[in-house]
Amino acid sequence: MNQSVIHIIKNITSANSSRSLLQRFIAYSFRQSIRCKFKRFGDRPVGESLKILDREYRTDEWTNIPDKVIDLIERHDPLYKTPGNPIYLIAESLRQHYTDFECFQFRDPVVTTWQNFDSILVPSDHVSRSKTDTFYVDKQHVLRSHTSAHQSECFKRLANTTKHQALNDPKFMIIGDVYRRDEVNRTHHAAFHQAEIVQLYSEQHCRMATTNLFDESNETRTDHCQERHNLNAIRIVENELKSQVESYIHLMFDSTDGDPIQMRWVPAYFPFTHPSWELEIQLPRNKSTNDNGEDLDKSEWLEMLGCGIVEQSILDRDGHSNRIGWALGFGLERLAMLYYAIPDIRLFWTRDTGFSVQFDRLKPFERYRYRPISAYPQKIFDIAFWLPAECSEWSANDVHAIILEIGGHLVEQAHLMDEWTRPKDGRKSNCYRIVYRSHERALTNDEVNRIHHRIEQALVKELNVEIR
Ligand code: FA5
Ligand code: MG
Repeated sequence: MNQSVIHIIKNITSANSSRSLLQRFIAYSFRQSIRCKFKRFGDRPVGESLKILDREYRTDEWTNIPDKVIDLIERHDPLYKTPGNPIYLIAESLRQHYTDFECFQFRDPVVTTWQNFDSILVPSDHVSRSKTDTFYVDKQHVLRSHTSAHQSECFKRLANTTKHQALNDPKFMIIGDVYRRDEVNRTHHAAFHQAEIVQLYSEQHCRMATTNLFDESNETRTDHCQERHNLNAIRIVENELKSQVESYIHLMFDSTDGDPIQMRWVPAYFPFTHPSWELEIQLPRNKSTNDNGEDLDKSEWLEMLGCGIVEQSILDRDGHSNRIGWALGFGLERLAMLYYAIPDIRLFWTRDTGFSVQFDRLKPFERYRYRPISAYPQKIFDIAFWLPAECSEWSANDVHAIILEIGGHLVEQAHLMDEWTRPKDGRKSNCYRIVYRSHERALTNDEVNRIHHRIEQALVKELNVEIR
């Protein structure tokens, strides 16, 4: 305990303690408890060095990133690059649907406040700039709170390469991890993933041939159209944006035997697009529960993305004054949760192999329903054996069948971990890893040992192997 607290307590407990000391103690404890509370939320001493992905910053009164969040950034390859993760599969499905969209990835989530806010016209008093909403590295740097933070640099890069190629209008995608001081519950997490998808059109674009992009006589912005834009052109762009999204959602979620998925476009506001919308999807009745695990009724809707017509002043500034376009930002966790029926957003970050093994071999657009993993610990046992000398009819499926027959529902995973051929006589050895786990209780070593031993015996008897 801090020396000054001990000193004050000593004074209070001594016979001649005074009221003012007690008051001081209470005031001090109150201050400490508030300080501890903020500390939990990421406040750090000012002037310390803070390292994120090998870049060093100096903390100031804006710094509010908890170590836990830095751990998520530094943990390993981003989830969208990790094949056994549903976020990777969803990102891939978007890349396949939005063919020919150039894909940008920015590994480092630390951006300047200019990138995260000013570059996309977020007003200086906007709530998203506050320390309660955004993770600040220091006064000038934040963890990007959306992939829109990189729009401007992509526009600028593509302005140079596509300057003289009117028919090759920019279309690109930014996939990245983003961070927010949001509530944490089943559908919200401090770290999540977005795909920013953007397409621009120039007058020469074939679909635009019949209409002008700009109407200089249009001086007033309405709910449906920015000033200077030609409403007819905007309607075409809006239609392209929405129909591409809708076809992706139908491709993902519609099954041949059920009703098509229900979605709706809701008017929204973003400083960097106008008009703007959010897309909501109706949750399938039997798949959805609220945070208390109660079933939600059929009319529950989940927001999937925000989008709109890009503010023209951004395009003018970044080298595309002759183009108009749309931009959208998908929440990848939301898509993955609905697609694979994953009940909790926190699962994407689990290191539990009972989760990753379910997605390891899936392909994008391959339907799969997540099977909840047990809350009890895994027991991991290996079996190594020599294959019979005469093994022309050897089949790994027989090994799996025996493991499952004896281990039953206590076997969570079984896979061939290692194969080896002894050089001197060409004899083959296999090693299988079996992960045991129950949904009802923690398994003891003894009971798993017994099952494991029975599996070994069965392999010897049925398949003629020799345990090593
Ligand atoms: C944005 O982040 C905008 N940048 C989207 C955009 C891009 C608009 C381009 C216009 C043009 P929003 O805050 O609504 O918007 O987030 C977009 C999506 O991210 C949401 O629809 C939701 O699917 C997902 N999302 C938002 N907050 C969280 C969270 N805490 N946890 C998980 N997913 C989230
Ligand atoms: Mg939103």
